[in-house]
Amino acid sequence: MAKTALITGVTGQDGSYLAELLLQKNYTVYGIIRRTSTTPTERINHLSDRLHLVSGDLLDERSLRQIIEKTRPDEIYNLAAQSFVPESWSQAILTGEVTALGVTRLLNAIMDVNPRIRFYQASTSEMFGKAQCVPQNETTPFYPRSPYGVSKLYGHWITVNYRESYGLFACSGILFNHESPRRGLEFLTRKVTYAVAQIKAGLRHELRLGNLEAQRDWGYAPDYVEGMWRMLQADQPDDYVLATGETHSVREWVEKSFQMAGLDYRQYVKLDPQLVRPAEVDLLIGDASKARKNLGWQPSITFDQLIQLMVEADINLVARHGGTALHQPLRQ
Ligand code: NDP
Ligand code: GDR
Repeated sequence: MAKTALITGVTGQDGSYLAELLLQKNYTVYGIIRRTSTTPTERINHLSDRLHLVSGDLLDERSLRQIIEKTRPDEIYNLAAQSFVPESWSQAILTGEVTALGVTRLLNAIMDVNPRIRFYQASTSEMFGKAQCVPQNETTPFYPRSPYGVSKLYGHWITVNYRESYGLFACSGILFNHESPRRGLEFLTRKVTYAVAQIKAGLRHELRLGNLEAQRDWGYAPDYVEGMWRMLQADQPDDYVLATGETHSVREWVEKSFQMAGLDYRQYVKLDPQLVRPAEVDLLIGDASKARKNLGWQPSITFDQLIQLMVEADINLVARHGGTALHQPLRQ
């Protein structure tokens, strides 16, 4: 029988790819959308005839319970979060409410309505923070370095705890950075590829960045949502790292992105101390061998292919829409 899935954070990068994947697999898909003064549905407009949107908020447990009662999902994917690390210092309480306690609200609602629902929690490599070993896997100790990382660590442990306390089929996916042409403009990779496209088109002449020496394990978002789905199809609930196993510096991402457009980044990039974080995560590199072995999961594209795909997508976007392609985020 066709399954039903409920996605929180459906308007985000991962939510849009996951909705596509589940629709391809003939799921009935519901996505929670929160009431805001604008309607941020640009990533899912193309799915509007098949994707069902329901109004709710991770801050409001009653709305979550009512949605679960109404939609009767077999699987819930919790992708909603205040997900931008710098903002988590300026909005630490909100980040805790949504990104940490929001997970408990959702788990409580599942317990109240139907404890047989399978649950996916979007955990993160930011929980490793000041990483205690290299590479990081499911057994690496955590040391988060931002209110975001601390909040996600709470979300991770409450997921593990409800699984152990109540026997829920609850999985925590510890995902390393994953990117795509749908990445928000405030995140490093997309900020760079979009700026490259604008510079190439002569629409701007400078890109301000913070720490160029941090190292990240960057993968491709559609691969990672496939991994989320596989976790919920396994025989047993468990926690998994998803990562490429390669690390690259921010500087490398910047240099190659400019190179792909025939530009030299040193002519355009300005260092801005205001974009340096109060505490940084210096080195992330993941070991996804457990996911490879148990789920048959592996990344499909290389670092260079990812950059190329994103630079090309932004060059095309700017060519289509010129200087008004997208609204720049308030904070980057
Ligand atoms: P995005 O920032 O693109 O999307 C976040 C989503 O959360 C948006 O749909 C947003 O809705 C929603 N949201 C925010 N606050 C609330 C709230 N109070 N109630 C309901 N929904 C809310 O994130 P990504 O798609 O990149 O990431 C998905 C998840 O995975 C996040 O939890 C993120 O922290 C985590 N993660 C991401 C990684 C990555 O590299 N992308 C790596 C590891 C983990 P709205 O459109 O209304 O703002
Ligand atoms: P991250 O992603 O913090 O790893 O969290 P982000 O792209 O914001 O930063 C990556 C690295 O680049 C450095 N950096 C800059 N970052 C931004 N955003 N803007 C800049 O101008 C800039 N200059 C340098 C940062 O200091 C950092 O080292 C992402 C989010 O998607 C989280 O939600 C997710 O959990 C983790 O990835 C895994």
